[in-house]
Amino acid sequence: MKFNITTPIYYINGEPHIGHAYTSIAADILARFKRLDGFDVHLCTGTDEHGIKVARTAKKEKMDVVEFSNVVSQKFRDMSAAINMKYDDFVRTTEERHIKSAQAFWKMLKKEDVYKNVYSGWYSAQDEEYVAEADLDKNRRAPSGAAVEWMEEESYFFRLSAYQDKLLDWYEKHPDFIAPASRRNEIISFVKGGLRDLSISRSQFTWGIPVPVDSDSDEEKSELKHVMYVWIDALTNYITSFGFPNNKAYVSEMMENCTHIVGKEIIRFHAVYWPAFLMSAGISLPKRIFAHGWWTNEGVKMSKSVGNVVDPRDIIQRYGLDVLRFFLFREVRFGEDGDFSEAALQKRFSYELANDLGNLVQRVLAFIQKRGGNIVADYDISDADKSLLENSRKLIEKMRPFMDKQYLHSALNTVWDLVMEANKYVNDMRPWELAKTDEKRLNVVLTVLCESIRSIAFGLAAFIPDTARKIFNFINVKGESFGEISANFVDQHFPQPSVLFPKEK
Ligand code: ME8
Repeated sequence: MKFNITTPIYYINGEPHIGHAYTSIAADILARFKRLDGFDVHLCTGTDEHGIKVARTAKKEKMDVVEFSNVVSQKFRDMSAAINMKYDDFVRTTEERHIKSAQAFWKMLKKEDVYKNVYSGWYSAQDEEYVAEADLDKNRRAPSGAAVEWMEEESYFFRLSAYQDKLLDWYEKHPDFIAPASRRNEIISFVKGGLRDLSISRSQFTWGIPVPVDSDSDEEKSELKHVMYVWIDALTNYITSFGFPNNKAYVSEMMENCTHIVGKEIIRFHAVYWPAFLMSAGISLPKRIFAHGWWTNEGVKMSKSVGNVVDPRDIIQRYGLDVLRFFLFREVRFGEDGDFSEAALQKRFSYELANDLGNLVQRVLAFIQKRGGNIVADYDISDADKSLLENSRKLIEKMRPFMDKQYLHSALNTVWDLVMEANKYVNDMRPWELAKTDEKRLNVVLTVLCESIRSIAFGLAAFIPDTARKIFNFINVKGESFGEISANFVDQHFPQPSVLFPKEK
């Protein structure tokens, strides 16, 4: 079965930061979970390289825009490697395959949906978005706080107004299309408020994909001067990755199984404009769009000018990658806003990873080592063992519905409940005492504990893959598929474990 998932493609006007890392890790977690669950996964990310914002930043940096794009795009690839994101495709909008895809997509828009007119109005280069007069704030800025400039140019328009009812109908028939519910409601009321046609080309600058021309008509010259509005170019990246414009039926099939993970500030582009474009082009809509919240740093919005942007590389260097991956999804319900603070990260590291998880694994496996490293599996279980054993075997089953809804936080809570139950079981069963009194019972207890540790490692494998890999190695498990979770432990010799989360960081 197919499972396709995307991150936004990131603008290359700045360095990657914790916000980009957050979305990419979320998509990676969902992709990893599905891979372990036997799905055929396609995880796509990339960089959004056209538009006035990037062109201006390159100019400011006194760099050629192509060279600038190469340098910054590489930084986003490096970020993916640093956060252990296993992507299947990385789309750059300056790639030939994408330019062809975006132009073919443009041509597939219904003829009656595209018309030429003059655009005049406010534009926020920071947001790469048109802002209606009524939406300007009291300082005459965009709702995001960004400056706007007056724009007057010849432009192609997309007849978005014709899609109001079709979109509302789609949202109604597909209640899971937009999540969480708060975003869905926001989008529905936005669309109900009326849709204005959207300017989809620019003629005052050239850093973009040329609007394609159909013939050698007289109009050709003027059309060639237009480049596509950066958002229609950017959104098309999702189908570029599926090989568009080749094999359109396949592209549609892939889209139907595709989940877009985005930040809440770009939900409208994904849940209103993109579906309308796709309807017009006759390509299937994505399965789901999930918008997560925004991170602040110690309560303050992150921005380059304030100088408070959290660099994931710095956190990874000081605490380790899995501490960061764990913190981001343990600390905040996915979908809600979050506040980054090192004190909170330190707490999660020391109380939960080092104590709850690290000590559990260490206590049990070091105990087995002390007895020579051999585990003699015994499944003569009593009522006292049943709950932990059953909860261990059912862990993935319990996590699945949460993961299917992108409730990463609830899925992680489910794993943590098991960690706590296993810790309690150790305390209640007191294996160190059984070692002196009841060898047979000790074997049962150790078998149950090894099963629970194996399940915990599977439950965590998508979230903190390096740590899960270490645990798998300690207990001779391949760790490649959830199918391994219920295998019986046969007589095993375990290697010497090491400490998972050394405290002296
Ligand atoms: O919008 N908290 O790119 P972008 C959480 N190119 N997430 C954050 C964040 C924060 N403080 N800051 C950034 C664009 N993000 C377009 C997208 S898609 C066809 C085109 C994440 O570089 C979040 O996912 O501004 C947000 O939506 C994305 O980065 C914006 O990245």
